[in-house]
Amino acid sequence: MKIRQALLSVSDKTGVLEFAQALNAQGVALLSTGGTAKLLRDAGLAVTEIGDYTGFPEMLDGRVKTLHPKVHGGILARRDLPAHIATIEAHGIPTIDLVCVNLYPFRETVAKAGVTLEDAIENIDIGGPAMVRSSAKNYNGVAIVTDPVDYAGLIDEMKANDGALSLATRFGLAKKAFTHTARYDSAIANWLTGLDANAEAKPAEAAPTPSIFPSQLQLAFDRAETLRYGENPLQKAAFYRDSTPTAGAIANYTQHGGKELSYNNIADADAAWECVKTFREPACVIVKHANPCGVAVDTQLLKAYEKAFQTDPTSAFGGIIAFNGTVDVDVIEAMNERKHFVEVLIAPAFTDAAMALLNAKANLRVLTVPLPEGASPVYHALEMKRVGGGLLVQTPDAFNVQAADLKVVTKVQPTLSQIADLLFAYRVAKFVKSNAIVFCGNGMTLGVGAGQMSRVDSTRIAAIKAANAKLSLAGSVVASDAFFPFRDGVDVLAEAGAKAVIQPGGSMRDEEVIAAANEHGLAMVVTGARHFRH
Ligand code: 93A
Repeated sequence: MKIRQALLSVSDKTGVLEFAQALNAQGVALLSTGGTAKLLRDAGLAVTEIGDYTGFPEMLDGRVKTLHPKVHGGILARRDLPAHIATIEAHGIPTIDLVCVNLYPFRETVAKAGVTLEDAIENIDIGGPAMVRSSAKNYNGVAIVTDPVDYAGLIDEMKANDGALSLATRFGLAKKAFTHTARYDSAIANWLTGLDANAEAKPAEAAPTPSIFPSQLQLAFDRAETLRYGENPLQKAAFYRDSTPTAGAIANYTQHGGKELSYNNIADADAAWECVKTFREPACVIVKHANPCGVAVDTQLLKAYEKAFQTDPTSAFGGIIAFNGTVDVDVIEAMNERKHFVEVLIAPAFTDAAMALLNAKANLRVLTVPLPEGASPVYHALEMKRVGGGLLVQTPDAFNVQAADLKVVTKVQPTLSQIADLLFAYRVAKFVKSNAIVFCGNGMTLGVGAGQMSRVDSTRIAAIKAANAKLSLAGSVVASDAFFPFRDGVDVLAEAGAKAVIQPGGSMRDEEVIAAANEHGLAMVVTGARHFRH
């Protein structure tokens, strides 16, 4: 598509003169707004002022310059529709084929010390984004140039193509243009949201405060709730929910009583819920400080609860409990009998009688979350973690070990019941902070070692915790979330009484580790996929 007429209206005037000169040399007619027009005219270029073009002067201190049908009609008319062309011709509107705009410097203005609200507001560009969006929408007929970096390449392309820019180039420019306006608006929303409520009355004092609604997040989420505080009372916090949260995700909760959810409550509720969802059989997960301190499966939720509680009654106090089925009165009574103080209770449903008992506890937060449909757990789109000056993004750990994944590496084969417990243990280990060691037996955790810097220490701690809870590890199975770097971890777990081990394998010293397992008469299976969790 050949460029015949261009409109240039830029705040950042870097390179615009050279760009305009090159366009002019290609025979492109130039339109421009006040400041940009002056710069071009002063350099001797023939340029039509936008006011002369539209027949309307720039007005209201420049607030209305290009917001005119002669501008937007010339941009938006579909070149492929004869009716559109006839309409603009009837109104004497020529097409505008290239629009070069960059916006009032809002970000730079609010970054200045002592910026007033009035300054900031006047630097919100309206006509510029309107042109950018009109042109980008109509990329089939218009090239929208928002970044001085692109000037030279566009001129090269025009020179090589008899003054034309390709559809691919125009489409690329349009994508960039919408990103440009999206970021611009999000910077405005971010800054305004950070002002205190009295900003309007006291514009001069409206200094920006650190916002808990940063602009990047406003692009990704459209709903945010302020939380009372973050991990600690001096930290500010908010909960952003996806506009349409993934089926089965914790963000879909409905609260049925109790205090407002805190930052830590939501984080722990998520850990408990994600873990309990992975089990098909009735399951109970108790989480404390982001780690499961008791997980069990059985034929009924009551039995699963009793087993999960047994793992670590001390830690279970003040924990967060999740069930994957409808909770009835028996479960609540079992909790009451143990005087089990719970922060948050989560299940897909509660019977009416169970809910009545729960509603008697003023402080207990009771949540229902619909289970996702289908047999396998649903994982969220992306996981994100802020680090200094950046954001780490990854796809979720979607590996949910199955019997077919297991490879036996020892002389001793695991029994069928050991295999069931090994799979269970590995599924739990996925939700335990690394280094994770999880002893299990009979569908329950017997000892959980979490978050240690060495695997052998996690193993020792898991064994100590089992001893504290008076649980025997004799004949237990054990999961390790990653390979054993040395045989020492295997020695410790064998000494504790474990008879079968599940781990991903892949260590340089796998041979040494397998030899240790054989020496101790253990069965060992490898999964081929580790479950680091930080
Ligand atoms: O004040 S505006 O929101 N209203 C308009 O109609 C308008 N048209 C262009 N801002 C408007 N612009 C902006 O003016 C452009 O986005 C550009 O940033 C700036 C260029 O002005 P000048 O050419 O006078 O320096």
